[in-house]
Amino acid sequence: MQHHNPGAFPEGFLWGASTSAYQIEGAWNADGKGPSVIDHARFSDNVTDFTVCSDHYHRFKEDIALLAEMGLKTYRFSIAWSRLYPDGDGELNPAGVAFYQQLIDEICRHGIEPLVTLYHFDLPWALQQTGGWSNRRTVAAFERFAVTCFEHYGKQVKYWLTINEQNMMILKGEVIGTLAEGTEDVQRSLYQQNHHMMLAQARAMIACHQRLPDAKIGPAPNISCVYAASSRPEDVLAADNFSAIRNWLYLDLAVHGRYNAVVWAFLQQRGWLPEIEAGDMETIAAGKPDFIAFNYYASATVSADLPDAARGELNSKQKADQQMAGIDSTVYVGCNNPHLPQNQFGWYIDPVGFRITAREIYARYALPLIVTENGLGAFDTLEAGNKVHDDYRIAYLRDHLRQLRLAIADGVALFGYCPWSAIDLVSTHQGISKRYGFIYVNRDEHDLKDLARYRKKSFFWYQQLIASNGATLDDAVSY
Ligand code: BGP
Repeated sequence: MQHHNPGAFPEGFLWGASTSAYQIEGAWNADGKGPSVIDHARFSDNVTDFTVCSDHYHRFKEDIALLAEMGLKTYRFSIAWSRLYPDGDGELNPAGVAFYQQLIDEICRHGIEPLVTLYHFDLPWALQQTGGWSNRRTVAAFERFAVTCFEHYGKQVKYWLTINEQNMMILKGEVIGTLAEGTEDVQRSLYQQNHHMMLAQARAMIACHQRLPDAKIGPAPNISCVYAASSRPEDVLAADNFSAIRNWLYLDLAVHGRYNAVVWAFLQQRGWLPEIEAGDMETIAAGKPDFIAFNYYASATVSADLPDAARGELNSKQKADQQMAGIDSTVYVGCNNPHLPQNQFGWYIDPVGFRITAREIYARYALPLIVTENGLGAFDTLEAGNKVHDDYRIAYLRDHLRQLRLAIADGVALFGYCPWSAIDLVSTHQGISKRYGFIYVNRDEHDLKDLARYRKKSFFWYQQLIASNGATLDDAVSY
């Protein structure tokens, strides 16, 4: 649909940016913090130094001042569970509580709205050793951790996110490290973990509403539209299959409190159904989100099964997507999309898909939406005068925001946009060289240099955009 004018961003729109604890803080074992699953995985793969990350733990005041200078209305960050509870579920660590209190004080002092992710991939290692999310005990441990956060920070924090990208943890569980090594029945175990996370999320949402009646809480999955490679009905069905497995399973449970029928049948036929105890579905149904947060980077394109020769060569990202959760080719087959450019890492760049995704989510669930991740990972170069000319990032963000503005014009209730990432941090898979931030952090993979902060060109662009509430989106970039 074309609109007569491009529309505008609503008054009070939450212009923000995002980070996560394990990618930005460093200080992985400082002041009583326990190790997390990420600490273990990253130390063994040795791609980058994960002990210091962007050293935000020691430089958060400088970082928050820079984010305030950029004009952020909200800042999304996560609380490291094992900083508060070093072994996940035992003694509370006062130094961990104090760190986040200081961080939140600093954010609020600058007039920025804190947006807190309770859990962003970094399950305490001690819980992992007793089965992690495969063990129901972790559900109660998460609820306890969430309640601790509500009690300590609830006076200042109005917006909460439960679990970051639960769908990616299930679909790519082996990569993110939620399963114990040597797990035999991988898929069944992952969907059991999913059920436990759903329960944990519901219990956290219920606890939040009981304790903080003015707060708002929601899930934060990675959602993207799925295209059929052609108008062949079988291809359209394959896209519907993948969308149900990738997207709607998670949001149908979070919002409607029920398993998606197509996914349930898929799990049943493969013997992967989770064990559901009495009362579980009632709990899941009782946990109601106030909004939906979603992360969007790229769309996916699929077809029904085809002979290898007809599929063409898949790029690396499509190959990885095809392996998601061991889904076989009777369900869908990942395809290339000849209509879309790719970034340096093989991810499709699809701003129109962003608009489609926002519309689909809103049409299905009719809850307010906020984008909690979207951005471009790239190999930035620090040039003379400590400048970073990241015009490619500006172009990516501008094109996506134009489509978001159209989604708002289409009627989608969207109240904020938090691109990834506020400042440079260590990528989940590719080290610090794959940068996303508005602020450059001067370090390499293993050479930590001076960790100085430099404002990139995109910093000034975003600053101007926020100051105008998005009105400068179509202006030429002139600095
Ligand atoms: C999301 C995660 C983030 C971040 C981002 C970019 O899945 O929530 O933590 O890492 O992806 O991914 P990557 O760092 O692999 O480029």
